[in-house]
Amino acid sequence: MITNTELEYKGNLYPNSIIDFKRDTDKLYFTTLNGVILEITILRDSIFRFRYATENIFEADFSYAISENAILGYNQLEVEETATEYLIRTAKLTILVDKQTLRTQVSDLTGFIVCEDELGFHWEENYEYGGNTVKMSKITQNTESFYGLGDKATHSNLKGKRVSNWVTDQYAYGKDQDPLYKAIPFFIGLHNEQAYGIFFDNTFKSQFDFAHERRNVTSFWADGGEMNYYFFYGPSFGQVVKDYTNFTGTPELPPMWAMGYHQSKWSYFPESNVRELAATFRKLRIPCDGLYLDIDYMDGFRCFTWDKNHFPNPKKMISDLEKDGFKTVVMIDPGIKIDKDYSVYQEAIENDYFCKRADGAFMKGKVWPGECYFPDFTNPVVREWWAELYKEMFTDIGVHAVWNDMNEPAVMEVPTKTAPLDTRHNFDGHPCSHRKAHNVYGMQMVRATYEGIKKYVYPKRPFVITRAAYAGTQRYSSTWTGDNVATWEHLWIANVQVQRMCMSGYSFVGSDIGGFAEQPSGELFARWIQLGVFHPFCRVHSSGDHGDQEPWSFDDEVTDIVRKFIELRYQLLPYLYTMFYRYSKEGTPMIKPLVYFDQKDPQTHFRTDEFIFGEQILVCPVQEPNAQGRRMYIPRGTWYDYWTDEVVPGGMEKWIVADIDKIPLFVKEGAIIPKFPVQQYVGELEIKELLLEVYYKKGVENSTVYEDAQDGYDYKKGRFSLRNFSFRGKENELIIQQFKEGTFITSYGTFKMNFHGLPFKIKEVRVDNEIVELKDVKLNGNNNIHISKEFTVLHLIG
Ligand code: MIG
Repeated sequence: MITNTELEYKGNLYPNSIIDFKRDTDKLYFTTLNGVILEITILRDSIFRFRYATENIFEADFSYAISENAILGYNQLEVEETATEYLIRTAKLTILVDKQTLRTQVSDLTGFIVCEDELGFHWEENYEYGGNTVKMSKITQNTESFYGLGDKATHSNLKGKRVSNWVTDQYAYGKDQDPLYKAIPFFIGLHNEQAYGIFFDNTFKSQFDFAHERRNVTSFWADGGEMNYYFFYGPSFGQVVKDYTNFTGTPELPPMWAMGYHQSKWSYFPESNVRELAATFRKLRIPCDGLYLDIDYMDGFRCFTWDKNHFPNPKKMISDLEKDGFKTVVMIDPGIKIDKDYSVYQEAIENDYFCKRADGAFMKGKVWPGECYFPDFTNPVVREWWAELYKEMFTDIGVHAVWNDMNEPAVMEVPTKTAPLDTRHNFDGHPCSHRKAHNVYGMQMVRATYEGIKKYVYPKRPFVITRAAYAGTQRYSSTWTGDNVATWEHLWIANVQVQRMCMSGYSFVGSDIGGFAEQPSGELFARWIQLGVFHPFCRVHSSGDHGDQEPWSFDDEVTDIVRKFIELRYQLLPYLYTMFYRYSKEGTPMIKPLVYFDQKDPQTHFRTDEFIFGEQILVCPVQEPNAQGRRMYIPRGTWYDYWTDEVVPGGMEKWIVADIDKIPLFVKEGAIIPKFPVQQYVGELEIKELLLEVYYKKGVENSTVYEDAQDGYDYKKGRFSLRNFSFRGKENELIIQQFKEGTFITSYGTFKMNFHGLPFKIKEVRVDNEIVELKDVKLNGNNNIHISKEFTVLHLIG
């Protein structure tokens, strides 16, 4: 065994033997002879926080990531001391702390080791900046796989890779390029069918090495701050993701229109172009809810101003568009033009809101407006000011939503692409340099944006989009994956990034459909739309310096395909909305990779392309030109081909036919999928009947449909409708039970139930144990019935 003393020559310092142990309710403190303190907080029986101090001193305890709504509480906590170790027992796990080395080991109640330190905590002192580079290393199992970490554009299974977290404007990034726009230092480990997660809540630049440098070791470290991580135990993959998401928070429900189709470009202007764009959507009957104004709507790129030549009367334009069912989303960047006649600049100067360098000069950087200063969004006073700047935009002009771009912050013409590291930040009363604040700068900007918009769109719900993010940013804002490229490879990247973000607690995400840089072929655009309609945020955006990227910019065949898939998204809105409800309420990711869906099937551990949309729909994009279909893995279970109703057994790879007008799409047997009629925009039609697509199964399956007013906060007062359907199919009959919660009254009175794969002809229908005359239930052919939404038990007998 290697001792810590032997390793010190590498420049690393290690804790030595424990000389003191103290317990303070849910916190346990282990102090070593050389002044390291390990603080273990028992948050739940299966969630612990590990924090290490050196020189016997902890930093002030503060986190931007952790949500105040995290659920805490454990059932059991006992500590036993033996000659060589401390054993901490909860109702679910045991933590061993070694007395000689301070190394820890977490095992389940059967003694199975879930995760254990290799060298454990060690550190290097940082002469230049002060503080430590803090490091942790863990043993990696031979069969172990790793997932998570935000927007990394690399294989979903991170084993063998090293990645770093430093929020970066990465124009036209490529596969495997790193770092990108997000810093989410959270991963999920999976081995022996058991999943655990580690969230390293440290905002400094951090790195994770998943058995890349050394085959059986996973390590992570950061340039400063504390070794401070949360440990989540599953054993299910889903539990780990949900618990991490509970700790870093979920967003409230957005307005439903935010889940519609959105059209963007850099830039739509002048006003006549925007109006024509809107008119074309309606004329071609392609549903659309959101239109985006990029930086050119501003006067000389000054945030919160309007270019009066291009947009002489924004209020009128926005209200006209709104009458036609469009919401207008405008961009706001962090850089404030240095212009003594510009009110935003003046206010910030007068109140000392801009970031300053170590010696007191302003932090200056070039962005679109030219030389700019940058508000210090880590200062709560600055955030309040920033929030107020949205007042006129929302209450007077009537803008519906905002996207925050360049908030890494991006700075042009400098090699680091961002603020100098000596830039000072308030960090909510914990003054620090940009080394510590960089990764949260964009998060705090969009947080301020969110607070302002939330206040000024009230009683409606806010919708905000950000490019940069740190863990927890999902509480405030949706996000997109930044400046991608119109290539087939980027279609693959978008698919992986969106799944990965969902595994990292951040579900409200999408890519620039079609690619931001360069020009997609019609075929690539069609294939990307087919994927994009299954992403929580669904927006076409492009740099606009090549051809156009509207649904009609290619040929008629592409336009028809695009319309068909956007229509499908609008039909699936109640399903998507239910996905969001579950995400918001339970932290359930809206999209799940196959490993999440079936971690016990090793076939799923290295899959990248297939994913589960919500709970019951399997999607696999076609990612190659000229394809008539593709091979894909169908996970275990039994599935219906969405297009043909063919029943497909899972647990195998299969060739799936999907010509240019189809994407491989499957529905889990037993599922009940709600559908709206096609609308040109959310709220266009009053829903007269809810379509339920019922996929027969011999056995049981549960489905949920969540509905509410689609905007506003009445749902928080109980005015929602949550229908839980439990499906039970037998050879000659099927029973659907409905349990309803909430007081919201849906606009429709009936369901139309469409039965797929019913193995019998319906001879008798009973509703709540009463036989219903078939004429009352309007049996159409063999396969669909109209029935009152109020039923408790529906019984079909063949
Ligand atoms: O330097 O506002 O990612 O979506 O269109 C480019 C112009 C700045 C980058 C964003 C992109 C946006 C563009 N912005």
